[in-house]
Amino acid sequence: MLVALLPGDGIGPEIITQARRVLDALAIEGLVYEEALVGGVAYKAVGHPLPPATLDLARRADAILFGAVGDPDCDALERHLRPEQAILGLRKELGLFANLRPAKMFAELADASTLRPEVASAIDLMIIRELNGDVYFGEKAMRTTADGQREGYDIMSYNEGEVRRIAHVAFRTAQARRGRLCSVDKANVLETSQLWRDVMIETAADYPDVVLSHMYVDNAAMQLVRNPGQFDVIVTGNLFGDILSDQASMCVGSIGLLASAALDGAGKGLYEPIHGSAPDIAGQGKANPLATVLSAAMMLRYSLGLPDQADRIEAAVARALAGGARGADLGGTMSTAQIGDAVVAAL
Ligand code: GGG
Repeated sequence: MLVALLPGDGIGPEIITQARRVLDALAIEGLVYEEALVGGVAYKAVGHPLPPATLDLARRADAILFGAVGDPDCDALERHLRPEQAILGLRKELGLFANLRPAKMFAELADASTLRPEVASAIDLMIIRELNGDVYFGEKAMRTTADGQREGYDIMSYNEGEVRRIAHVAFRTAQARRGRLCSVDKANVLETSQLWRDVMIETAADYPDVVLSHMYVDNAAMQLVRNPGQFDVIVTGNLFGDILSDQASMCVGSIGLLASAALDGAGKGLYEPIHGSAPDIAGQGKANPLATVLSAAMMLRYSLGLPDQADRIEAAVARALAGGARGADLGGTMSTAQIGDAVVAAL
């Protein structure tokens, strides 16, 4: 089984190093790794954030473990050369349309949440973010209006096939959990959201055992802070899912804890922490590697058919946290490598 390692920019290499140490400690037979450049480092080395060799490796691999992309040195580049285009390109080229972003409160961290402990302790939700559509991939440009003003636009669009396939992933996920699916949209304002809601209702007919509800995104943002325990599975579009999952991360204590899987529906997946490259702390050993370690666990579960090994990693993370493994993001003093040590020791 081939795993593509794409560390990327900023803190990406540090967090991937710790995830790799945890994977190595499991001594899984037949697992091989190949590494490639992606993001700003790739642009600086070969002039493109997603070089053909990287895309080729990603296509050949059974799974991809991805760090982060984003580099302030690249801020002035044309959009198609910016580091973020690498992750958008991988998602599109590989058809990775279903993004699973679990947010579960570790009992050991109830005090680290921004929420009251009794509210935080009830959090166990899965955000399913559609990854191949929305304003991220619609036509976009900067133009000059008739009266000489600069005007930027990004077309938001979804077709019903795109909505239906993510709906099926969401309903099946809810079936395997507590049977409740909340579809988040802005159907009182947006045509894309009206289509989204219609298709969710149509798809619900195939899943009579799942209770479907709908929520406007502004209300969902408020409810995530007021009473996150009400949610089981949330399904939403690309932009809303990006925002709501960052919000959910602080409800469980830190963005450094949230893992994700981007799936093609046929077994292939890209696994990455939901956070970015954090250039302000890159190279200082301050990054929390747990989101990446937990992403590696998702990789074992969803792409490599090793759920028991995934369970082992998740249990080790919980034990490490119980033992006090906390970096600066959680009010502790441990370095990136020390947190990795704690997880390896807890395996
Ligand atoms: N590990 C996540 C990461 O690198 N995020 C940077 C980024 O630009 N992400 C875009 C997105 O998630 O939509």
